[in-house]
Amino acid sequence: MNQLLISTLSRKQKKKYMKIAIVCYPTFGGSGVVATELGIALSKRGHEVHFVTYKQPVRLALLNERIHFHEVNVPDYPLFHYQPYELALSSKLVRIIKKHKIDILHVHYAIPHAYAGYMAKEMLKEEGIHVPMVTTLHGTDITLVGSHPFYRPAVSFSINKSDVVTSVSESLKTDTLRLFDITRHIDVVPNFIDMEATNHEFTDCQRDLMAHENERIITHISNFRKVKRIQDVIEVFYRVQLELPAKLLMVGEGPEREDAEQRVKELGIEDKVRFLGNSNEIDKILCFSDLFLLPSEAESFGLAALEAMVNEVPVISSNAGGIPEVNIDGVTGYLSNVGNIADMAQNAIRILQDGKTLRTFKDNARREAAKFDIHNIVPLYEELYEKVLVNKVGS
Ligand code: GMT
Repeated sequence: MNQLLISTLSRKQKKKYMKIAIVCYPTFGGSGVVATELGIALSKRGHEVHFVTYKQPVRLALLNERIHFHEVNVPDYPLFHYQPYELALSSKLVRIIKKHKIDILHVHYAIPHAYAGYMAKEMLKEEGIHVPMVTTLHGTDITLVGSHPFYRPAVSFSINKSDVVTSVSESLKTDTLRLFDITRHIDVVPNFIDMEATNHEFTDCQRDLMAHENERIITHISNFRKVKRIQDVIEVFYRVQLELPAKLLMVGEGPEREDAEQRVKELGIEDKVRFLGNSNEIDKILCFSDLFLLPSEAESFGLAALEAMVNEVPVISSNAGGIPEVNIDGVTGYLSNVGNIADMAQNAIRILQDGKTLRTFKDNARREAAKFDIHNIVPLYEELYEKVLVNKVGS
């Protein structure tokens, strides 16, 4: 924390532990994972965290006196063609914020969370309750969905009405300023990883369950949406396995899976590719992986790449969006232009062809990942919370 901020905070009575409501998507998507891990980390640092979403987040295993979960229900009614989730969410937020005396509302993913959060804030204001709202932009809420003319005015409005806006990379900040009329400052707070949690107790990783000893294991993890360019993953792997023995593990579920399975069949490499579906054992899978493929068309950060790197897995990726802020070209892996399958395959072979090179890239990957350690990043959110609370008290 900078000196100026420390002195401002102590002058205005810094609040030690805060009550924080976190709104996020509870599914396997990156934004939900980041929001959940942030909430867990904040609770470990003494804060009281309330998750408000439509299902218990997948990475939220245990609830305790400092971690609460509030489910948003949308009652079915025959008149509704579309269920009014924002309405239910904002009403729920009003109730939770009042009941638990929440200090900070932190919404992850602008659509529709920032919009619902703003409505909750306004309703509470009528009752003399002022809750600052922090909005974290994650990527597709800006680059793919949010900038669509159907949503843009509402997304712009709710970003501008947030008390603090953060984006997960410099690249996403630039995109946000380019695509919307933003009148607020945007703080970049990168995604993070818990280095300690990946100091595995398991050591052999049970690699032999997936591949023969002489085979390299290549992994892709995503939600199998178009933006991930799943076909490129298959094509890159096809070229690699022509040059060296290898297996491909495809982890995740989504609309592109079927076509990918079809392509694997056409290429005659079914015995070398395994589709594992969604998994809660990502660390175990990454533990025995030698290389991670992320050829995405757009990626605000690439949390999956960081998760690979912390597990000592080098990354072959596109250079889209914020990926170059995570995967360092020639150090932790290589970057190629989107769709340049030949270059990606060549780079993959370069890393995998001998054990010494692979070891160097593996070590580099973990070392670079450490820059995003949770202990470096979570305090940045705490600082922003404290700062906005002080401003609220002071105003
Ligand atoms: O498309 C995804 O990977 C899911 C998406 C989400 O909204 O959950 O991920 C976005 O947020 C992640 C966490 O901040 C980022 O690491 C991903 O790069 C970003 N995805 C895109 O920008 C496509």
